[in-house]
Amino acid sequence: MSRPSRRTILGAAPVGVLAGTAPLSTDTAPAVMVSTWDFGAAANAAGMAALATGDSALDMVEAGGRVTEADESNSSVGLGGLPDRDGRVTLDACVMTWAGDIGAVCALEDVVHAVSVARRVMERTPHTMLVGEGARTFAVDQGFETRNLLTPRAEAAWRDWLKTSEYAPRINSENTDWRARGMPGGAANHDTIGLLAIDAGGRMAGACTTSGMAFKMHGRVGDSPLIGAGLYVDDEVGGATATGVGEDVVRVAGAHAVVEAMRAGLDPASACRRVIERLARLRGPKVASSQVALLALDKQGRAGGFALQPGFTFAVTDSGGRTRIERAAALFETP
Ligand code: SD4
Repeated sequence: MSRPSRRTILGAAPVGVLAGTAPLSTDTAPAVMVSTWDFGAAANAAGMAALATGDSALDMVEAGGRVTEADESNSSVGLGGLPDRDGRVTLDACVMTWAGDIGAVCALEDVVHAVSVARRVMERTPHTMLVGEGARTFAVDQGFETRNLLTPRAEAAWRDWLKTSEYAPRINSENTDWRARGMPGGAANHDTIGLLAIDAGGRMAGACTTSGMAFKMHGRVGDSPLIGAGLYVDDEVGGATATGVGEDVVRVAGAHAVVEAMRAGLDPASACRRVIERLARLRGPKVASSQVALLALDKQGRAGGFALQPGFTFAVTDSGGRTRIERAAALFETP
């Protein structure tokens, strides 16, 4: 398969959609749940347990997101998330259903399960998004427990960061840190997790939850809680989710763009590739050191992803309950 070189992408020549992205598997059962990064496997297991008891696709993605949020040894979701530069852990999350119901929270503090608060916004308010203190007050009113999300380890990392105060997101820290620890939930995880699922009734839902980029400015919101950027689901076509540098995902309305590319006939991996190439054309050299990774699942149960940089992996669980980790192709793949 021919890949564009970094020079081609960053030079003057426009980059078209190339044929030959990740092959579609014809010998595997259709996927029913996908999640970003290696640690998505544990989330998918929780989602599949929900499926087994007859729960909906929304229940599946919420159950999966809660697994990652509850892992206090990770460093970018829920408990133990690395804080912003003021030392505050602020969470972003959203959910979207087959029926176009949506809910989101931004910059939520002191509540572990942001994905569940997002769902509650969807189900119990006339709105689709609550932010900051309003989101926290709503969560407390709804009975969610509060606790300090800043663990001693995350606080130590923040104090260490303050020595230089250099803000430089690290590419694929989600997997490199996690693998370095050897275990899911390693202490340095960046566990933004995007999840997509199809339930027994064939309905699709998605969720995305994160504490965002470590050491961001207080009040910064990335792509993860934004419907259309970090997540989009269309029950006629399929769903998509994003991870990586949120600012770059938002520029191309990443998840929605992937779904529209699938609607136009592309398979999931090719649809993700088309949007990554669009971002590269839009931003040129500015994306050379950025990572954006997109993941999609279509209504036929085909899963695929594509990223700016190599190293993005995702967990795919098929209708037989088997989970595999797939590695997405990337625009800047080294030959
Ligand atoms: C953000 N997209 O807040 C998130 C960060 C992320 O793995 O995906 N980290 O920009």
